[in-house]
Amino acid sequence: MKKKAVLTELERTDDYVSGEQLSEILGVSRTAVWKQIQSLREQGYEIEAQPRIGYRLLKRPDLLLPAEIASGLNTTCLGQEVVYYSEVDSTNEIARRLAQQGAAEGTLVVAERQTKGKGRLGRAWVSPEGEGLWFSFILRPKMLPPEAPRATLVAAVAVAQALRRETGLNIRIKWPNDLLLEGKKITGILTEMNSEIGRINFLVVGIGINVNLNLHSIPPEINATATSLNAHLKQPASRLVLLHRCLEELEKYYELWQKGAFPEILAEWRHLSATLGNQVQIKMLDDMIEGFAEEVELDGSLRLRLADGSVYQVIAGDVAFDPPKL
Ligand code: BT5
Repeated sequence: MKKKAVLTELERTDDYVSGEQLSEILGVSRTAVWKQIQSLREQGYEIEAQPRIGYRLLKRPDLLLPAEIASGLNTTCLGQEVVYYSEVDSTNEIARRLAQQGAAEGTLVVAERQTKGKGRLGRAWVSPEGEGLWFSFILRPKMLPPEAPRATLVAAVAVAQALRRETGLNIRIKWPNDLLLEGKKITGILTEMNSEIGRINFLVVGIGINVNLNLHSIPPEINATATSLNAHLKQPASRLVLLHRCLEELEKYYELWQKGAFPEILAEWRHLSATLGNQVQIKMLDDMIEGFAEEVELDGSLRLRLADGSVYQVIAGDVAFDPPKL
């Protein structure tokens, strides 16, 4: 019997459900029901048991357990397979290994805490326990490798829209992979690719969202540039609800992209951009360039207009500028 089955029945009502009813509905013995109740309790569900009356769900754990993610998730592919860790080095690393072993498109790896959360170029991503959404998923787009950088832009639009709708906060996108709130980083996206010359084998898209981050407990140099949703909502936010909305939007935008609607997604990206229309400095591997951020191109690169009027196309780099307080 699936754990979700007992949980689903308890979730249907605020009232008691008798052991007899549960065993009838699920077609298992009352002992089996009891075992499942115990196992749910061990995972942090508070379930009241009243002799001769039945069971009642009092509280769900604030954990991103697969059964919790499955309940109320409105997707057909993304997050239908969930691999859950209370602690892991990096969800991107796990997703990459699973993808290499043939895991299905849409497989989601989620962790309460990462010990070696990764940013780009070997940088670290701070991922304290239970304070954010740290997840990665596998995509297998039928596209050529040069199109892969688009995944980051597509994911940025999807997550920005999910967070904007759910919180009402003015989340903006900073090229290429950050979401900002009032000029500070609230989300980072890391897309990694495994490909051959003519095809993408898989992409792993990793997303870190600061939901209920204790900003005082993170390193001061990150605190200076980071923020978290709870700091703006003045109360903790539900990670589960946000994860559901993000996965739903990610699936929606991924499908649009696959159907050839990337130009429309890019138009939304431009609309949400905190980078375009600003004088920016871009730090590249061993160079720095300054110019006016004029446009994001279909290949995901950023077009800069330099002081001498010439155009410079930036494929990868970090934008350093004082973003407007939006
Ligand atoms: C990123 O890199 O922004 C991509 C971050 C992706 C994280 C997710 S979490 C799930 C999945 N599993 C992983 O291992 N990674 C992905 P980058 O643009 O290189 O930015 C990294 C920089 O952001 C760091 O050098 C810090 O300055 C800053 N930073 C680190 N942790 C932060 C946090 N929690 N909030 C805001 N800024 C942070």
